[in-house]
Amino acid sequence: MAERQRRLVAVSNRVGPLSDEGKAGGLAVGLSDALKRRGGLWFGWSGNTSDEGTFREAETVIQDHVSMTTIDMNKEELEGFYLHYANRSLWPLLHYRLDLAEFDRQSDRIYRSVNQRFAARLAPLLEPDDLVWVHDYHFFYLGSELRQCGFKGRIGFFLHIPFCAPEIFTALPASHDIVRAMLAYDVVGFQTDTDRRNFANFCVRELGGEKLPGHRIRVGDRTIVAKAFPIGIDATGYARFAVSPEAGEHEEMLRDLAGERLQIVGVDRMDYSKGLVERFKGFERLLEDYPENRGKVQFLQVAPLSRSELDAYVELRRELEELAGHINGRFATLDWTPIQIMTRGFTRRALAGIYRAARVCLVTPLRDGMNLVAKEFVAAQDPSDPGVLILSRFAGARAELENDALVVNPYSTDDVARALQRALTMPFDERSRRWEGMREAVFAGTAETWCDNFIGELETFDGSGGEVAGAPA
Ligand code: GDG
Repeated sequence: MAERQRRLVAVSNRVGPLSDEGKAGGLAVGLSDALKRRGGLWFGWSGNTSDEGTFREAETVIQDHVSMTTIDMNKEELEGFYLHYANRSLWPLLHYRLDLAEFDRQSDRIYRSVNQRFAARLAPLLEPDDLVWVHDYHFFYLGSELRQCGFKGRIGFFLHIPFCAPEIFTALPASHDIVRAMLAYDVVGFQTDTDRRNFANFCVRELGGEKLPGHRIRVGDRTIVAKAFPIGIDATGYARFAVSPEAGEHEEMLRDLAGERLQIVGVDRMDYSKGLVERFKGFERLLEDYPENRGKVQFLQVAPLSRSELDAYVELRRELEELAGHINGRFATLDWTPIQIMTRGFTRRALAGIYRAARVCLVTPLRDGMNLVAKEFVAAQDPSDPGVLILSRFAGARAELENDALVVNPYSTDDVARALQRALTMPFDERSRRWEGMREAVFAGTAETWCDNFIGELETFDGSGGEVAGAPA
């Protein structure tokens, strides 16, 4: 008789959506497929605040054999956990921005207590043979808190953003506590091998651990698997989006507006990690150093606002709008606006049409865990007229796309300008060959394979969760 499949329990800050209404990102697409296939539970924050916060009754919605259970936070929890510790301490630090990271005792305390509260609410819902999969930097302590609650089953963790070098991570006052807590997970997944190596080096240098064969790390009496699992997109689904009527309308609109001009696009949440200021300067340098492009290219940057409660994000928006104004003021003519920035969002289908209308896509983050935009751009291209991807050497996606994207140092204005010039003048045969190479990679490493690989690793993990590794189960 076939063995019963273990139930999958996913934990992430935001839950859903399960059906792809055009809003879901890579995480939601990959996870919801796996949850629907195996049946499961998806647990996280409701997106609401209430006075009782994490003590308030949970809400559950059941759809396609998946229970989506969410709990509230109160205002203090949301501030300390999400706005402060997650997004003002951990996010900048893990993206190598020590200059922007702020640390304080109060938010450290609230972050730990929210992790503890989420674990306490989740533990009674778990069965011993569940596979628990925790996502991202909001929940570093959740696994160890679940162990405190007595859960001995398998728990995996995946970090969607980079894990910075130990020299930087040690600046976080709680760095040792966090990595020790991560050792309560059985499998810890990263986007790239660089992130995995940084984590392993921290374990060795700071905690006296040891690297073992088979991607294992031992620290004291814990042995865990730490490995890279690069996230992908639903490439087939995305390619289908790109030929939908809604995509077609947007593609056409943009092509009509561009006329003979070549279209350059960028699509990013407005975040300082995405390298937008440097990118705009690279575009300006293109117009300075290669004047033949004046009047012949136009650059559309889609940058939906995110985390606008935080000062660093408000300041970034101001700086970008000013810079776009400066570039337009300097180069625009009566019938040509070189650069346009839009802070409104589009549906995913509309976005696919925008990618398809572009000759060049600029993906130049200063640091990025993976960057799904790079993969979406590739999946959306028209084979009879594919565009060129300019990709930062500091994006996780580089590992899979570096042979065929034009890889740049996003800090170098000259490098970005040179790559733009090369992309804009690239002959069809080379564009097509490069796109084919990237297409293969994007269709090989999808959201589904990412999910299956991670879950497979967790399922076959041979230590017994929560027990001393090597001890009889
Ligand atoms: C984190 C990590 C990692 C953008 N504008 C619109 C819109 N988007 C969508 C894109 C893409 C998603 O947002 C952004 O994903 P990224 O991967 O580029 O970046 P983060 O949001 O920072 O995600 C990252 C990812 O987690 C997954 O592990 O790759 O490194 O930082 O899907 O298309 N979507 C819609 N309208 C927009 O205007 N609908």
